Amino acid sequence: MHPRRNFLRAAGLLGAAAVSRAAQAAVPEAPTQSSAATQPPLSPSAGRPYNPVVTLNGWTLPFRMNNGVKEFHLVAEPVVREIAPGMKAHLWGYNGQSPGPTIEAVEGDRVRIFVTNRLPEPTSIHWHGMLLPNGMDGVSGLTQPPIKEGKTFVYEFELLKSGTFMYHPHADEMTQMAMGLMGMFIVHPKNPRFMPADRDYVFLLNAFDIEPGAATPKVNTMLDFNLWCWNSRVYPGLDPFVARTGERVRIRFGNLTMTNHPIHMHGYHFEVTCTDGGWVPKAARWPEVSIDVAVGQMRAFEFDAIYAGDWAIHCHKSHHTMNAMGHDVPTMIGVDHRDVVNKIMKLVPDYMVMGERGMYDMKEMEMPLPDNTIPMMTGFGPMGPIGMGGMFSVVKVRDDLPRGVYKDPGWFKHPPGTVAYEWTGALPPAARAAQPRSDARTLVARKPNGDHNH
Ligand SMILES: [Cu+2]
Repeated sequence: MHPRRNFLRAAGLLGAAAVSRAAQAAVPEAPTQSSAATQPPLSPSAGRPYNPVVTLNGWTLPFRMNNGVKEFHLVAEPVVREIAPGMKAHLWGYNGQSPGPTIEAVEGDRVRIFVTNRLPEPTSIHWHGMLLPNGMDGVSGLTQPPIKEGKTFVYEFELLKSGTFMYHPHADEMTQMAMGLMGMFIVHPKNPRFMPADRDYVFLLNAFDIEPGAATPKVNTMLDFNLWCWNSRVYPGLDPFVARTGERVRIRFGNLTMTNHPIHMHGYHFEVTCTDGGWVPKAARWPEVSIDVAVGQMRAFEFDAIYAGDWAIHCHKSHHTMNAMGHDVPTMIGVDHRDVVNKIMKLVPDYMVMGERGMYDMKEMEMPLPDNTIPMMTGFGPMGPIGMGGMFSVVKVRDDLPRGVYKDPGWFKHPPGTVAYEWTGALPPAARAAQPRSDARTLVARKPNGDHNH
């Protein structure tokens, strides 16, 4: 069932009981989500207005108001997460999914967050980046006792500033984060006209190490992960970011992997508008085409979607746009090993080596894969194999996309004469002449003040 209806039904039941003292004291309903599809933005049902975010392949946790306090209920529990079609992982998450639902509230709100532990070991939640009373900081052993199995804890604090935050356990962190326990926490500005965006996307960067054919991550891996995810999802399982031409688009993300990720977007330069510490004033923003996000950091960038098209967005570490099986493959470029491979494959059916011309062939190959894994490089576009996995998606900007619609509009229809094409005639004269240096000199000489040092 849709999480919102689930929640409203629960809220209705409370209303029928005339919001008795007992009902107010009760733990709020904990809606769950079974789908890995991007859910539409959840407009606030009460309290101050805001422009809700859209969580990439995720959802927002509904709240209830209780005497002016916004109440949420997170349940830490084992979940099954579809990493991409064809592969399901056994992770730990919140309310049915990993990552957990995005929490959204407004600067100045008082929030009360119930956290129930249905994991097989103690946990806690740290509200990453928040300004709050020390005892609400969620570091088990330091600021609170751990939340034991089966117990529910309450966190309550005022949201002193708006921005982009995360939540994650501070108890057996290595295991619990490697298993997928994490989520985003968005605090909207009190003034809904402050830095408004038409579309506001958010996701987490996370990574898993799951042997092809297995479903549970290896939790002691430090660097050699084989699934580089956005919101526990890899390409081609990641939904596109869609926008209508002319809209202001914000993309926010937080990094809870074990390494940094230079996130690169094609077709635009963008402005970095929000960091861990808060919003960046206009005069202090810097233009970028890639923004590196270190471990534990949050970043947001914005752009005016003025160029229609299907623009790639991805981590620029090339190993992070590949899926499982990417690491133990020997490099065979330049080696003609076809005979050897055929002989070995008769003995070891799953044997695989890199092609002697590179790995492009693998994109088209129908290789026998173990159950429950996804090809290393995959995804088909309108022009052929895309050959990407992992941290890769597409920003789809369209003139005819209705406002407020997040459905995938399909592939871009290029205007005539705007697509790279195969040249089938003779080389053009300029290419044959091959004298680019004289052109460069001419350009420099033509500059009136001799300013050619850039
Ligand atoms: Cu990366």
